[in-house]
Amino acid sequence: MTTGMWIILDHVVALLSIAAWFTAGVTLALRRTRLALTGLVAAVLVTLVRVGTLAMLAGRGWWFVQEKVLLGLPLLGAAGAVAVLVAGPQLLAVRRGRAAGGSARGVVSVFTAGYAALAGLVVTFLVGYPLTVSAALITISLVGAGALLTARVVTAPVEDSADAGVAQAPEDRRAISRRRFLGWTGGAVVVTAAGAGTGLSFLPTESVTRGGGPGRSSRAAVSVADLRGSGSPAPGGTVRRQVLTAKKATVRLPSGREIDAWTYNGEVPGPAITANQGDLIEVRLHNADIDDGVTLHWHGYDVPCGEDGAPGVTQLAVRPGADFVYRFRADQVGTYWYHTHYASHVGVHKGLYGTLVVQPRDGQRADEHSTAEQVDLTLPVHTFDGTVVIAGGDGRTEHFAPPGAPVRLRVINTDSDPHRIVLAGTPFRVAAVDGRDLNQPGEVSDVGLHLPAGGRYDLVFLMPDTSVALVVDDDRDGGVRLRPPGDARGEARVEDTSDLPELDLLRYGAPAAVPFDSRSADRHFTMVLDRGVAMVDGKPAFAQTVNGRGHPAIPDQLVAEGDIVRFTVVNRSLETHPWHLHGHPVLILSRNGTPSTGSPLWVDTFDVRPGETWVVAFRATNPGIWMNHCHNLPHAHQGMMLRLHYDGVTTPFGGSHGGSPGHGH
Ligand SMILES: [Cu+2]
Repeated sequence: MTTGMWIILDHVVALLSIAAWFTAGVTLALRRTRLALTGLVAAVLVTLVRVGTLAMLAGRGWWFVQEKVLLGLPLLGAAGAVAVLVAGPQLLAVRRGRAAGGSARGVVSVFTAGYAALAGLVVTFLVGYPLTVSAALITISLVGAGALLTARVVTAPVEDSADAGVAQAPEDRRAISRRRFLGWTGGAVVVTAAGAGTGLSFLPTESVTRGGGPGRSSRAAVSVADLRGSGSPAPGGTVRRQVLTAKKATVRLPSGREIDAWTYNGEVPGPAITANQGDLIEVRLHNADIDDGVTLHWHGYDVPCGEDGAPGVTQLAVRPGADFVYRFRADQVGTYWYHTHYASHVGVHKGLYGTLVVQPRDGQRADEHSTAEQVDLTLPVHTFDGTVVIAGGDGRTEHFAPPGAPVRLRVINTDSDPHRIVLAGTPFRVAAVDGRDLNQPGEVSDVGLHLPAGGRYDLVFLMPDTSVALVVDDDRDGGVRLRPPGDARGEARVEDTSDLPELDLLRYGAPAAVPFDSRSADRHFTMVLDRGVAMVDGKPAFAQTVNGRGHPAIPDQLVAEGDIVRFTVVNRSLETHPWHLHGHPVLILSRNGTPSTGSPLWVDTFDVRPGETWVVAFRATNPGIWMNHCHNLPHAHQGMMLRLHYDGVTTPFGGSHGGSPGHGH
C-alpha cells in the first residue's frame, strides 16, 4: 500500500472512531444500554485500529503523523480511557440488572471521548505539520469546553430545579455545589488554555530558515536589479531579438472554437522563441492591455536572477503601457518555455505562455543521425475550457515524416495538472527531461509517461513506415499524428493506452558521475506540503501550505553561493504538487527512500504525489532571490510559494505577486 493510501485509510478510521464514540454517547444518553455497550466496544476497537494505521504511517515518516501522535491520539486515549472506566462498569451493571441506568458522568465522559476524536481529525485537516503549542492548547481547551457544556446540558434539569427552590436532600445540594465548583474551575482552565494558545499564535515567527548552515554574513549587498544578463552573444552567436506584446485577443482553437485569451502577440501559444547555443536572446515585453500586469519567466532556464520575471522579487510587474527588456545568453541547450509569473494562475491558464527551444551550436546531437533530415516538433500541451490543445502556432495535429527520419517530439506541459503521455506506433527513447539530456536512455515502447505540470520530455525515434500517434491522457481521438508521406491508409487505429504501465524515470537510463557529492549537503531544508488554515497575503485562508504556513509568511531559505543544498519535499495532502525551484535544476536523489538508480535526473519540476517524499539536491551557483513553489499555479496562489534567498542579495522590489483579490479575477 502506498503512503497516500495509508493516509486515506487513516482518515477513514478516524471518521469511524468519531462516529462510534458519538453513537455510544447518544445511545447512552437515551438509556439504550445494549446499543450503548455495543457502541462503546466498537469505539474502543476502532480506536485500537487507529493505533495500527498510525504506526504504519509513522513508518513512512514522522511528518505524516506528528500532530496525531503528539496530540490527537493521546487526547483520545486519555478521554477514551476515562469513558471506558466511568461508563463501562455502569453499562455492565445495568445489563446485569444491578442498576437502573447510566449516570450523567458516563454520558459526559463518552461524549468527551467523541470530542477528542473529532478534535484530532480537525487538527489534522486545519493545522497539520508542524503541530504548534498554540494549536495544541486551543484544541485541548475546545475539547474541555465541549465536556463542560455537555455536563451543563446533561445536569441542567436537576440544577434548574434547585434554582427554582425545589426542596433538595442535603447530599443532593452538596453534589450540586461540588459540580458547580468543578464547572467554574474547569471553565477557568479552559479559558486560560484558549487564551494562552491564542496569544502564542501571535508571536512573531522566523522570517528566514538557515537549513543547518551559517546565518547571514556581513558581505556587501548585491541587488537583484544588478544581476542582469550578458550584453553580447558568445563568439559566433547572433542576437535573437523579439518583441512580445501582452494583449487580450480572441483566438480560434484548432477545434474551430473561439476563446477570449490573454496572449503574447495575439497568438496562443505565444511566438516560439528559438536560438542556437551561445546566441543572445533579447525580448522586449510590452503590456498592451493586461490590467493585472505581466512578466516573462523563463521556465527551467537558469537565467541571471534579474531576468527571472518574478514580480515583487526580481522586478515590478509590467503594467499596461509599460515595457521590460529581458536579455540572457542561450548557453543551455534543450526544451523550455516561458510564461507570465504575475497572477500566473490566471494569466498562464488564459494563454500567456510560449515555447523556448535552444539547439546545440553544431546542429546535431550524439543520438541522432546527421544525414537524414530531422523532424523536430515542439508540442506544448494546454487545456482551454476542458479541451486539451497540443500544437504549435499553426494548430496542426497531423505532420508528415519520411520513413527513417530522426524525429524529436518536444512535449511541454503548460497546464497546472500532470498529463499522461503515450507514444504509440514506434519504440522510442526519452532523450531529455526538462531540457537536460539523459545518460544512455534505453528504447522503450508500450509505456505511459507521467509529465508534471511545467515539465518537458524530448521523445526521439526513427520514423517507421507506418503512422505514429502521440496520445495525451489516453484520449485516442485527440493528440498528434505523424504519417509517412503518401500514407493514404487514413486514420491509423490506436489501441487503448490506459492500461500501459508508467515508465519510472528514476530507474531509466544509466548512472553517470554528477558534479557534486550528493551525500553531503551544506544545508538541508524540509518542506512539508499540506492544506490548512494559514495566512495568505495577509488574510486567513484554507491555504495550500508549506510547513503549516502560506505565502509570504513561509520563511525564506537562506543559502550561500557554492553551498550544496538538499531539499526533502513531503506531501501530506491528497493532491499532487509539482515542485519547481527557479534558477537551478535539481538532481533527484530518492523518492520514498528509494534512491534514483538510472541516469542522473536533473529536473526543474518534480511531481510529489500524495504521500510521497522526494529528496533532491543542487549546488547554489546562481546568486539571487528565487521563487521556490508549487507549479500547480492555483496552489501557488493559495499560498504554496516561498523564496530561496542567497546571502548578500537584496531586492528593491516589493508588492504583490499577483495573489491578492482584485488581481487576476
Ligand atoms: Cu501544489
